[in-house]
Formats: sequence, C-alpha cells, structure tokens
Amino acid sequence: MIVEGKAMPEPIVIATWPFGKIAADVALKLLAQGKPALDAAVAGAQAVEDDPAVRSVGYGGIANAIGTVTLDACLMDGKTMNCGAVAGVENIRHVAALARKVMEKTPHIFLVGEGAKWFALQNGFSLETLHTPESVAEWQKDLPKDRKPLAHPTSAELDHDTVTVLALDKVGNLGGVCTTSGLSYKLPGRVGDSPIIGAGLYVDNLAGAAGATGVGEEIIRITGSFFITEQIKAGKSAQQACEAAVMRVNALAVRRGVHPASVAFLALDPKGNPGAACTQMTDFKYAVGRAGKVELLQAKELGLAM
Ligand code: SD4
Repeated sequence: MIVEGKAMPEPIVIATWPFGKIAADVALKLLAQGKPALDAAVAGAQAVEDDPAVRSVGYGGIANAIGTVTLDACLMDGKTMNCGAVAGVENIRHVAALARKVMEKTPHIFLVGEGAKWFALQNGFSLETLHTPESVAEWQKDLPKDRKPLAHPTSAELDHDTVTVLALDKVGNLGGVCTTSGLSYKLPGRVGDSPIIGAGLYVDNLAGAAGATGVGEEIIRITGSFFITEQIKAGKSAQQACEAAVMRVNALAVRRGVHPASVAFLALDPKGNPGAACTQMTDFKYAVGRAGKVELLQAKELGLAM
C-alpha cells in the first residue's frame, strides 16, 4: 500500500495451531479497520479463550494434576516495549486482557496466583468456573494412572496447545499475545513458557515478533522468543530465525541425552514477513491472515540431523 509516497505495511496476523484461525479471523478484521496490532491480537486471543471447544486455552481448558484449571498469559507492544503477564490464575477467563491491565495499571510486569486474581477482581473481572462437562470428562479419561509428573514429556503424552497471536498493523507497529491453560496434568504451581516475556513471547518493532508453543520447559531453557527476535535483528529472516531456535532445542536435547520435546515457534520480521518451524513429529500448523483472507500453513519440521 502506498500513502502519499510512503510505503505503508500490509497488515498481517499469524496465530498458532488450527484454532489460531479463530484468532486470525477476528484480528484481521480489526487490523483492516486500522486498529493497533496489540488490540487486534488481544481480541483474537480472547475469541479463543471464549471457545469451550479449545481445551488448552481459557474457558474449557484441561485442568492440572489435582483438577484445577490455571491460566497463564502475557502480551507485549513492539512500539513501547510495554508488557504484562499473569500466571497460575484460577477462575478468570480473560487472562490476556488481565495481563494487559497489569501492563497498563501497575508499575509491575508479572502477577501470579492469588495476587493476580485479587487484581482481576479489583479491575472488574468476574469469577467463574472454567470447567465444562466435556473438559472434566476429558480430564478424567486421560488422567495419568500413576499421577507422577513426566520427566521428559513428549508431545504424545502431553497433547496440549497454546494460542500465540502476532500482528503487524497498518502503521507498522507489532503486537503479540500468548494465552494458555498450560500443559495438561501439570503439577500445581507449575508455570511454563507462555507467560514469560522472552520465552513464550517477545515483540520489538526493531527486531520482530516471536512466539512459541509446546513443552514450555524446553522453550524457557533457550529463551526461545527472544532468541528468535535477536536472530532477526542480526540479519536472519523470520523463517531462518525460527529454524535456528528449533535447531537449538534439538542440539540441547542431544547434549542432555533426552528425547527432543515437541516445540514450535512462529515469528514476524519488522516488515511482517512470517516464519515458523517445529521439532520432528510436532505437526505444527499455524494460521496466517493477510489481504482479507486467513489460511492454515504447515510449519517446517526439523529433526536431529539438521
Ligand atoms: C506450556 N507452552 O505451558 C505451554 C503449553 C503449550 O502446546 O503450548 N503446549 O508449556
């Protein structure tokens, strides 16, 4: 798009997993209306939080080892580098919006557990059960028999997903949001990568936006999202940077003598060029919304030989 001789970016949104399409549809409409990237990303993420059929985000998320649904979320504005996060939050559905309140109304970045819930109540969020009959039945059906935490979880054992939404708006600002109920059957108190700025999400207008999904322990271990934006800053494309992050996860798995965990990354460079990659057998699909349409793309899988 050219406006008065100045090239304006074409808005784009990308979001994790096939249900990312729900987020991308909502966000793309807002971006087309000229709304800021962060607003569009939050609205997209919230549509997934509201969908009880998505068993890994918001309402209807699968519970932890003792049957409690706890949610994690964070968001970041690429222009101001403002960010906010919440983790281990019970009975509050819209945790992406709650993370935004932390960003806008407090001098802090990260609130957890009871404190985050107290802050939510102070800010007009209401308490509700996040269980649905279907999510409770699913939790009971798949409850691990020995109730032991898994030392090195694989994707088959912990089939669980997160929605990460990255957007570029009409004026060239980047915004990103990540929201999840985390790994199913996680130990009470366990927090993954998703609400950790730099791990599950990082957004900087000068370096790009990156997000993650998969086994959070492995994503935290390499500071995945910040690693990707730094790679873009150093000259890699968004695609090359996501591949570099997956290769780092794979290399660490070899070094530590463990099976490589299932992880996936996605990114936008500062101009909105997308990229995505995942570890072997992760089968990571992501939604891309641009030029009025949303499509699902398959990310490149990288095995240990790479
Ligand atoms: C976590 N990264 O809590 C999240 C879960 C996830 O695909 O994204 N699974 O570790």
